Amino acid sequence: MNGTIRVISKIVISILTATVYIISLFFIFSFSLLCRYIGEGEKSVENCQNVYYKDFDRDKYSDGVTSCSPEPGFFPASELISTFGDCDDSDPMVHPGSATEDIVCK
Ligand SMILES: [Ca+2]
Repeated sequence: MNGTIRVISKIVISILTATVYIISLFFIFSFSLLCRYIGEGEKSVENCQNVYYKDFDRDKYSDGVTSCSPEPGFFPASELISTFGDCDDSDPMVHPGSATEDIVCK
């Protein structure tokens, strides 16, 4: 009986350890992506002669991510309705003022 409890305890501890490890990796990966994302935005705004705003779904609303060069999916402000506020830049049906914005962006 005690042996069974010990085996189950070891299995539970192993599962918990693996779970904590995976969650930690997730947070570290997310944080590094966030830092990289913020760093690119700051660098491009401060050092660019021309600023291009990301609009991957081409709904003319950017999510505020910028670039110094006209990369694919980036446009000058003159070609956009808004340079910020697109909470889902992968779906052209979602942008500020759209019917789906309240559902998706909350
Ligand atoms: Ca967009």
